[in-house]
Amino acid sequence: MHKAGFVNIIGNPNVGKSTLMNAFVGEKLSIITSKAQTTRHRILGIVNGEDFQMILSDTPGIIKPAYQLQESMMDFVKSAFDDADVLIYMVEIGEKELKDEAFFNKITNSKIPVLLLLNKIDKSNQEQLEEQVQSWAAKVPNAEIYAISALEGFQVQEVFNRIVELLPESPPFYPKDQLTDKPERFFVNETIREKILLHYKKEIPYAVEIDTEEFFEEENIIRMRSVIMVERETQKGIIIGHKGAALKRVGMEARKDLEKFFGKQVHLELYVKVNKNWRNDQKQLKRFGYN
Ligand SMILES: Nc1nc2c(ncn2[C@@H]2O[C@H](COP(=O)(O)OP(=O)(O)OP(=O)(O)O)[C@@H](O)[C@H]2O)c(=O)[nH]1
Ligand SMILES: [Mg+2]
Repeated sequence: MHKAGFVNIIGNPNVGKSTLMNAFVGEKLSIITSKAQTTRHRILGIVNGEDFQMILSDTPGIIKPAYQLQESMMDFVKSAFDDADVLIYMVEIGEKELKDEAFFNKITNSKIPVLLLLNKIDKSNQEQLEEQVQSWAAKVPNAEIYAISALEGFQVQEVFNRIVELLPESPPFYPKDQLTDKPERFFVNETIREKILLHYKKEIPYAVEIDTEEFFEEENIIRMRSVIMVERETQKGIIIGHKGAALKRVGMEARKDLEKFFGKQVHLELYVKVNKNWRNDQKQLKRFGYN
């Protein structure tokens, strides 16, 4: 018998959804930072076993959308409710239930199995933990609750094993050597965006989108050229920095990560372009993969 199914991870921003998916897959498919709204897409991570295929979806944290990009991000979350065979609702120690009632009701009324993962318990104590598990059990009575640390790997294998048990009987949906649904250029974009989230403050990371225009693999090297798009001229100056130092740092750090990811030498050329209002432009959003 072969099992396969979609296991979709949803929850508030910054609770550790991407950390968990990467831990399951064993690869850095999703970028991780301490800032909210790090993930903007629905990213598949596929774990293949001899007799199962677990298709995980990492999704953006649930927010109230203020502009078109965020609307599209929430469409990804909606789609993750639609095709799930197992729903993972991740919360972190100390948080309250989702502000978005519609999403929260979808979880509590779910007909499919829900695993509620209470994450970051490495930051907690026994008393707080017991109190939170009880309160979540009352709020989401249809869920199985696991207290975990995605970062430290605590209870991660147990959750994984439970998901495999819950997968429906099915042939695989993807070739068994496939790891994700995203193309190589996507990971280039995301790696660069991660460095921008790490090194720039306030609104800058949220005004940035990356477009990798060239990805050319030669025998010993991959040559890439990516444009960093910002919304305003002032943001362009900030990205580049004094004598180009800030941009150079982004390029160097991204290149190192990309060399690890692709297992090959990388040449990365970066430039910055003002693209007014891209966050509210349907056509452009579509081109950047938000549809
Ligand atoms: N202490 C602790 N920190 C964690 C744990 N899991 C994740 N984090 C940290 O929490 C932050 C957010 O992690 P992400 O995996 O990016 O969270 P996310 O839910 O994907 O966030 P968005 O994509 O913005 O919605 C990062 O700084 C992680 O290192 C954990 O188990 N313990
Ligand atoms: Mg994420």
